[in-house]
Amino acid sequence: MEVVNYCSREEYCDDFRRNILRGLTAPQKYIESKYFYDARGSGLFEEICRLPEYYPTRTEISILRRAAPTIMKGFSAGDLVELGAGAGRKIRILLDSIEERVQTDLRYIPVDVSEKTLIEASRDLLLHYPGLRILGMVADFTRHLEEIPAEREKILLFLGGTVGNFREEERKRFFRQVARVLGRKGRFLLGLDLIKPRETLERAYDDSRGVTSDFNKNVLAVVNRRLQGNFRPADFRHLAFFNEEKKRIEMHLRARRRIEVEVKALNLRVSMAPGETIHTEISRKFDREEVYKMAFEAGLTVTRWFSDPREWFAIVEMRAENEEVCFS
Ligand code: SAH
Ligand code: AVI
Repeated sequence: MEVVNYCSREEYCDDFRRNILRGLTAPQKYIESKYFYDARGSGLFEEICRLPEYYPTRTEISILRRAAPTIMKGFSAGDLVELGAGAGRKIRILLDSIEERVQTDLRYIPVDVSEKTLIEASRDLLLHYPGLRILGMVADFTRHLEEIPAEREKILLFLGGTVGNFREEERKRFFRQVARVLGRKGRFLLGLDLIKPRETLERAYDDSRGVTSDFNKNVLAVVNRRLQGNFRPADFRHLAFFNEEKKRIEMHLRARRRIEVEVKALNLRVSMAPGETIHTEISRKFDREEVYKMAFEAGLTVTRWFSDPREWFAIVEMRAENEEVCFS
């Protein structure tokens, strides 16, 4: 197993400082959601995935199980690149779907900003698949896509609905980059959360055990630790709602009282009125038409669409060239 780190400490710290400063001084305060994922945040996300209310993980896994043999058919040599790989649970479904008699020459390339998660997940994967080659990339998929090795045929995986955490402009840029990185024979496998009744959506982001609330508030602990802040997570209430017009779940941290905080490393004092919020995440939900439009605008073609009977989630295959379209 080889691990390459593209997020040098200085560069990462500069980026973090710049973003937090910009976010906490904006009229609507915000913190970017990629900062949720320190060791504790990644652990809390894993816990969220097991919650009865959080349907995306279970639904996507059921779709992937059915679709895996079709996806992997004929792909025995090349790179499986997974963006935002996290615990690396889903790649196993693809690997397990390969028939035993098939000789493979596959390399797994997990890409994640969370170094600890990436290394632990890769080690664990090697225990189960001792012959698998792994090249871990500690990298930011909004900045380092061009670093993905270009030589071999590849399937680029972006699962979990993480594409929904981008802002509109960011998503457009990301899709255009994906089209470039894929090359002529590459495939892009994208997991998307679909629009569904408001109650189902809101319950998934405001669970009864309060795990999502802990996940949300943990970002304040990340700011405290890295930038010597003194936010008190208990001073904030977790807020998650579906913004129908923008077709997205929004997560915020709402001040329970007047807040005066100091972020020493930024030489910054933050004041918040009672009820004022810090916007911490968007989680966009899509419909079929939009997905085709997004793909088309980036020069990608939808070649397969896998979904569940309720159409709550979809795994969509795209290519950077025209291919015959089929559905299952
Ligand atoms: N794909 C997994 C994990 C989803 S959680 C699943 O489907 O369950 C989102 C993952 O993306 C986390 O592991 C987080 O560390 C990673 N991540 C978030 N923003 C990122 C960024 N900008 N670049 C790289 N990884 C990122
Ligand atoms: C990682 N991402 C797809 C999750 C989501 O559903 O948007 C993050 C999350 N936020 C709250 N719960 C889960």
